[in-house]
Amino acid sequence: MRTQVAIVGAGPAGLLLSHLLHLGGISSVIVEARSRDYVEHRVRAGVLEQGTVDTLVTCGVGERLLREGMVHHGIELRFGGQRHRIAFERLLPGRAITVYGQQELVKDLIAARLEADGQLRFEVSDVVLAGADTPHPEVSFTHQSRRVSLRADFVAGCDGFHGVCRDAIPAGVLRFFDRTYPFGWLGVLAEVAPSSAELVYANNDRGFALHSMRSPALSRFYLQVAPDEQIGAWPDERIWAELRARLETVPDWSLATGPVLEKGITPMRSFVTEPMQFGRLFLAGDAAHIVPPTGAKGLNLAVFDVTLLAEALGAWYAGGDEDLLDQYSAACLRRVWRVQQFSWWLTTLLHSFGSSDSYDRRLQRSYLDYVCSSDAAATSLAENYVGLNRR
Ligand code: RFL
Ligand code: PHB
Repeated sequence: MRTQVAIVGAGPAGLLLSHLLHLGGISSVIVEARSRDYVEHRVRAGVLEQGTVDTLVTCGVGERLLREGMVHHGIELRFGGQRHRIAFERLLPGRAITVYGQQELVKDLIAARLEADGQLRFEVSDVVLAGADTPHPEVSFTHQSRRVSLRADFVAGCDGFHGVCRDAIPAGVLRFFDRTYPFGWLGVLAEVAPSSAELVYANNDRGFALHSMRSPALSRFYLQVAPDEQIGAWPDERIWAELRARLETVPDWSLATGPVLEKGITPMRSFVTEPMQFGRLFLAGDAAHIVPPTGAKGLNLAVFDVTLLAEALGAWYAGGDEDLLDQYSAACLRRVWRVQQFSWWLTTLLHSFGSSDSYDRRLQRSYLDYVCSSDAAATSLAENYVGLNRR
């Protein structure tokens, strides 16, 4: 098999890249380890920055997003028995976020690729990359019991944190930067109308809690838990009791409960690979970097990476211009590190770090008070949260 760009991974990064390349007249083939049904129902991110929405709308996959996505003009911080709204519309006129499930975006992107006769191979196994540092890289894989060799001009490693592309780069080429946190997030999707019109980020001595949503009838919650926590230890009643204890801390507010549709535990980490390129292999999205989900940035960064990569590949195919490809890694990493700092900072501000951190608790409280009383501090939080300008 032969294509111009071989893409490993049908998450948001790989799918959007394939769509953008198609719009630029460049062919690609996506190979994905999981089934279509699996990737379309994997519950993950929910918050899209304005720039992400603009990108999706401009490239023609934003129709349902504009119809069903929930535009939010603020978020609430809840701590010490108080609530404080970060009002985007006042601090950053014209900027907002849109709440739209990642799996809905994945469905929209798959539909767009299939409508354009896009080449997608689900349920492939034993993906092996060869010749990344030659002009003829090759991705081989097993599909429907047959070994397939896919030759390409370029390979895009969009295969997430646990993928194979990053590991295909020889030892010594890459530098890794990382941080692990002494907690994970227990995520819950529940069939109940949200109890708040906007997202609530709660800092509590019992641990962090987040009230998010997916639709007027579906709520999404997260609870800070121990990193090695087992989901079996969290029957639904315990989840609701803990959410109540961490969220029902302000007057005249109560949490509505309903059937739990899905629950799972995710570790929290920060991770960056430098550079994001080796020869003709380009890494994008979670394959190159991970942030803790507190700042709601992972999906947005993945969209940013592949937007740059599609432009750079477009310039190369248009006339052999290598400049943008050469600049790809550095251009992505500038934004990656801004987002790394913001996500680490917001995580540190909002989570509980155990009983031995009374000094840190006071620092958190001081900063939360500062954000609530200073427009300068609140604007800084808001502009990072809604997303800094794209370049
Ligand atoms: P993905 O989505 O992980 O997709 C990678 C794809 O590659 C496939 N794959 C392979 N395919 C072939 N061969 C192999 N050897 C393969 N190995 C893996 C996988 O099956 C998968 O389909 O990466 P991508 O495209 O870079 O997208 C990144 C985002 O998924 C991720 O950053 C976000 O979900 C992070 N995130 C959030 N981001 C936001 O912007 N806003 C949020 O509100 C937000 N909330 C979250 C989140 C992530 C969370 N978890 C579960 C980590 C909340 C949570 C709880
Ligand atoms: C979500 O709705 O999944 C979500 C929202 C905000 C975050 C992380 C996840 O910071």
